[in-house]
Amino acid sequence: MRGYFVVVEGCDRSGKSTQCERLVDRLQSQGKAVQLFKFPDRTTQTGKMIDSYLKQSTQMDDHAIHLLFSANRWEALAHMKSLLEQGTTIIVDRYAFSGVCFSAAKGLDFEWCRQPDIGLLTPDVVMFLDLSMDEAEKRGGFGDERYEKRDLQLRVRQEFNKVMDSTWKTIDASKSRDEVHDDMMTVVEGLSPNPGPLRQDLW
Ligand code: T5A
Ligand code: NA
Repeated sequence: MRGYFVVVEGCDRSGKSTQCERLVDRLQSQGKAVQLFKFPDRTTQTGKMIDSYLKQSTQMDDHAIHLLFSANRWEALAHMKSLLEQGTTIIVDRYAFSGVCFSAAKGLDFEWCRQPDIGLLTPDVVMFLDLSMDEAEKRGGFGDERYEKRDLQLRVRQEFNKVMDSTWKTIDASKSRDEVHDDMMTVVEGLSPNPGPLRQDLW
């Protein structure tokens, strides 16, 4: 049987990376084949350009950086697909939903933003870690990265409301790390035992 494709989305500081790592550790400790992916993957050539942009070391046109974020996903596609086909579950820390929501929140046309990710792999489930801006700011506040600003983050949240549908699982990310982890495990354990063929029709 193929692996599951699990996406974790949410605004900045909602605990995505913390929880993705815990999910991978927990499932691996149960003997399951699981691998973590994170977008942007800052280690590749496109990822290095994205990292430099986010750290404000370089400037880039909004459209150009949007396409780079998408390219950063496309270059991982073959690896993700082969793992899933071999039966490995992948836990993915942000995906194309972040891509569309951040760029649209910056003012780019929503439909234009969706185009470059057409044809990517379709997740089996998207978990949305939901945290208010006030709670997010209590978590050490935002750093110096380009998008770590309150007004932009509020607009991103509104864009997420537009892209999420009834299949998304909203997780209350204001709970303790343990409680959030348990809620996410419940979602993963509830995935269909027979997920059907892999789909490549993200939207
Ligand atoms: N982006 C991304 C785009 O514009 N387009 C795209 O296509 C993509 C993929 C970088 C930026 O890129 C944008 C979105 C982003 O602005 P990133 O590398 O994923 O994306 O961002 P990071 O800075 O790595 O991650 P986040 O800021 O989003 O944080 P996380 O991963 O949600 O949160 P995490 O786990 O690091 O936790 C934050 C803090 O809270 C604590 C943690 O210990 C940590 O200190 N914490 C908790 N505290 C209390 N209770 C809990 N339950 C807690 N869980 C975690
Ligand atoms: Na993160």
